[in-house]
Amino acid sequence: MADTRQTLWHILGAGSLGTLWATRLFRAGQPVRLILRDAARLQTYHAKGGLTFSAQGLRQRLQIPAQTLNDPEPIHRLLVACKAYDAERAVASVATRLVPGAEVLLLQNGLGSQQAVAERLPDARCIFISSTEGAFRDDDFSVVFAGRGFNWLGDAQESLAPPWLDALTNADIPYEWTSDILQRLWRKLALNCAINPLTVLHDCRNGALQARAEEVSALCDELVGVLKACGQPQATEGLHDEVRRVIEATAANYSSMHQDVAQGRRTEISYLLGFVCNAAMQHGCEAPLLNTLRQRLVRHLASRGLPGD
Ligand code: NAD
Ligand code: KPL
Repeated sequence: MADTRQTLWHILGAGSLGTLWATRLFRAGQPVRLILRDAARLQTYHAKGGLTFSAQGLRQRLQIPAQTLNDPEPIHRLLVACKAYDAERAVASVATRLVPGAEVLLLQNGLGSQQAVAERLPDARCIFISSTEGAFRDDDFSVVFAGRGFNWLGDAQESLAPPWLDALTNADIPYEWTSDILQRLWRKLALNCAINPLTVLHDCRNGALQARAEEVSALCDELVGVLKACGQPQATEGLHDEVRRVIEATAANYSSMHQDVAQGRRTEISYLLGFVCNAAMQHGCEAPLLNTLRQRLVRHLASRGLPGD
C-alpha cells in the first residue's frame, strides 16, 4: 500500500457505532464506503439522502458512498460495526473481497465474536477494539452521538501498532493503541457482567444497584476467580472498586442490556455472561452465581420473547 492514509475504509454495519466512525472519518476527508445488506437497503439509504449524524444539538446529513455486500470492490481495511451475534456471518459475506493482508477492525462488545472472525480470516490482520463511546439510532440511518468515550485498539497476535493510526487522530476519534487488548476486553466484559444482567432482572437504572451492593460484590468475587483461572489476573485488579465507581458515575443511566431488552432487541448475552460461564467451565472453575444469573436472564429474555443466545 503506497499511501496508507488514503486506504479506503469499508464500514460493515451502518448502525450506531458504524455511523459514528463513518461520519468522523468522512468529515476528515478519508475515503469511506458503507456496506449495506442488499439493494433494498441501498435504495432506502439513497432515498434518505445519506446518513444523518447528530452531536451536541447539531444535525448533519452526509452522503457517504455506499454499496452492497456483493459489490466487487476489493477491501483493504474493514471496520466491522455489527452486533457480536451478526459479526461472523457479516464478515463471511465479504470474505472473498478482502485482499491478502487486509486489516479488519472489530468493534464488538464482549468476547468470542472477535476470535470467531479472526479464525475465519487467517490472511487478514484482525484488530480488536474496546469502545466506551456511546451512540444510538433515532431513526433509520440516523444516529445521535450520546456519550464521549474512548477506544482501545490492539492486535491479539502482534503488538506493533499499524502505521496509519494518525488517521484516527485526524478524524477526532479518541484512541490509544494497547499491547494487551484482551486484558481490556476482559475487564470491560467483567464490568458488564457485574452490572448489566442485574439491571435487566431488577428492571432498574445502574444507580439502583447501590442498594444491592452485596449481590454485586459477590458477583465481582466470582468474576475475579474466573478471570484469574482464564489467565487474566491483571484484568481483575481493583475490579470491585471500578464496578462501584461505574455504578455511581452512571447511576442515572440504563445499562445497554437493559435498553436492548426494554426496546425488544436481541441482547449480546452469549458474548458477555455466556462467554464468561463457558470460559469458567472450560477452565474447571466453579461459577455458581454467574451460572444462576445466566439462567435467570435467559428465562427473563424468553418471557419477553427474546432469544437466550
Ligand atoms: P447497531 O445495531 O446500531 O448497528 C449494527 C448494524 O449492523 C445494523 O445497522 C445492522 O443492520 C448491521 N448489520 C448486521 N448484520 C449485517 C450484515 N450481514 N450486513 C450488513 N449490515 C449488517 O449496533 P451498535 O450499537 O452500533 O453496536 C455495534 C457493536 O458495538 C456491538 O457489539 C455493541 O455492543 C458495541 N458497542 C456499542 C456502543 C453504542 O453506544 N452503540 C458502545 C460500545 C460498544
Ligand atoms: O458499558 C456499560 C453498559 O451499559 O453496557 C456500563 C455503563 C459500563 C454498564 O455495564
